[in-house]
Amino acid sequence: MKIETYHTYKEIKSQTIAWAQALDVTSASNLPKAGDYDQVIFTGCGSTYYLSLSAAAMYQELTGRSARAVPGGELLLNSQTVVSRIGNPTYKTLLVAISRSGTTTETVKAVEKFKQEKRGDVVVITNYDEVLSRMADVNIVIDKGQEESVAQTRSFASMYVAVMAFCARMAGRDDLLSAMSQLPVIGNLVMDKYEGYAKELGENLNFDRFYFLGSGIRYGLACEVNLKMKEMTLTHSEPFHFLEFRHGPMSMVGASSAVCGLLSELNRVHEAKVLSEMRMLGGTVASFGESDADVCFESNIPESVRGVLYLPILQLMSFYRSLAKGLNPDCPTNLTAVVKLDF
Ligand code: F1P
Repeated sequence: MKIETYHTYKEIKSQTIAWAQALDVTSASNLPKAGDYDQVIFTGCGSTYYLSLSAAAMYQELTGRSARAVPGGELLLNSQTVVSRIGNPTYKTLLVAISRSGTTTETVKAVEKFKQEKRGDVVVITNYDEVLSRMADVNIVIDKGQEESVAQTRSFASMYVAVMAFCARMAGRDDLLSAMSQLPVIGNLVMDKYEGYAKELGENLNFDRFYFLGSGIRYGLACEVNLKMKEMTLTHSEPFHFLEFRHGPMSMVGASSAVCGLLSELNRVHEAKVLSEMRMLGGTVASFGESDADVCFESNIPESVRGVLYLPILQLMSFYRSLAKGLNPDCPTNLTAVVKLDF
């Protein structure tokens, strides 16, 4: 079968169109003011929970106000561990619910409960104008991110760009928003230049385990690309913060390990040191970053808003590995596109 016939391949390769739409839609939305909220919570399930991890880190980095991420199921079942305020009616929370489908039961029910209890306002970031959108005070829909595949690739990246633009706007950073307009062009260049590298790494079946290292706003991305590896290729894979990797997990590194590092510019010295230690232990290292890495973005876009550039090559790596293992990347084992529960 030709690779172009796989939905996953077409969705990965066409994702920058959805990035551009995400920027347009988010720039045009009528957002609330960061100063109006005492607490900000980002929520989602699976990929969109991982997106929430990056979003909360980014929100805090750009606005200086604290934010946290929580899985939809936790917000629903253990909201007392997440939502502050009990006893203080003036304490206001902003909930940002992220979901490709807009119909995942845990996320929908968690938002429903949040609204019923009058905890605060709700922003929805999604690819489908669905039931979740009906509960939104601000509804950001990127329909060009919709997809046929079960595993999220284009959708995730489009919502990631929307989240970054949302955080930049909440922080009043128009300079970052305008820098982001270059992302689609750079994303296409990165894919053209490094698809061969993604294929070579992905098709190497000598690897039986993958580790994805990312810190700060990149940790959620490391979690997401780790999930792609699991869903599409059924390979053992785990995400870690860079410095955490030395605290035990590196025992697992050897000749059959691939260690993929999502390098930052700010902490590059410390992160690159972890990678070179893993190379000394016999692992194969693949580094991703703005410059001086195996995959270089050369974007000149500020670090805080260029994170989406890590995604396409790592998604392609899982796509090619899936094919090399004789699997169908469009239909991961045991998975459905949406988890709907009878609550
Ligand atoms: C979330 C999600 C996906 C995952 C799987 C089940 O869906 O967990 O991330 O890949 O297919 O659903 P959504 O709420 O973002 O639509």
